[in-house]
Amino acid sequence: GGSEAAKRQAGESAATVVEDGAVVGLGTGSTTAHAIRALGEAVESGLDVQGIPTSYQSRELAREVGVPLTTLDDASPDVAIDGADQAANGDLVKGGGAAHAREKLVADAADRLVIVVDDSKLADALSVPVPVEVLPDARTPVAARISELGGEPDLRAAERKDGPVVTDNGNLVLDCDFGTIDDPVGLATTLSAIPGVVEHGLFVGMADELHVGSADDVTVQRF
Ligand code: DER
Repeated sequence: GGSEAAKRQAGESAATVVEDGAVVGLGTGSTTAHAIRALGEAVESGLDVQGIPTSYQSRELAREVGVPLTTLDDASPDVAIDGADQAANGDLVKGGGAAHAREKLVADAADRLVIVVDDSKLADALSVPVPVEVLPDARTPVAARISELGGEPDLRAAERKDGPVVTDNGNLVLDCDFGTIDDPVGLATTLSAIPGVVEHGLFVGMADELHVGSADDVTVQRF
């Protein structure tokens, strides 16, 4: 992954778009963590904001830094800030943190989606494996369908737990390598239609802004 300085540039840049009184979707991952920390500091200086977390990780961090929390039952996000594993022309692959089901829910509910990445995430075309969250019972039939589609499904193994990663929703994750993705819309539609697929990591045409951090600078792309 990219440098921490670049992630910080992007995260802190995105935090500045949050206006007083806003409801903010709090994404997952190490780049968004910089935005959440910056929001915590802004709250200390008097910013009135409520966050809607997308994972245990973003919820724990928001609580740690003092960002007040709410839920989609009680509020609608004005803006969501989130990371990505890869970005090409505003389309994203997400799910490196296996949080993409709730991330996509909050991103879709938000009026505006602000993505934060370090410059190592930029590409001309999406080509990293697409995380697909599946019902545990569905992993074998879904893996078979992915193979038929020309993808290479890989059950994501946990690191500090024996066995597979289990998501916050109690599901499993198949990382599906399709090589370069020429038709993100088509693949996203196909994946969503497979029974047993809970959510996939293709966020096509959803991002409104992309804050791209480098070691000592940040640029903003708007879509
Ligand atoms: O899981 C996710 O979608 C995260 O946003 C992830 O893809 C980005 O995490 P990072 O900022 O730690 O690279």
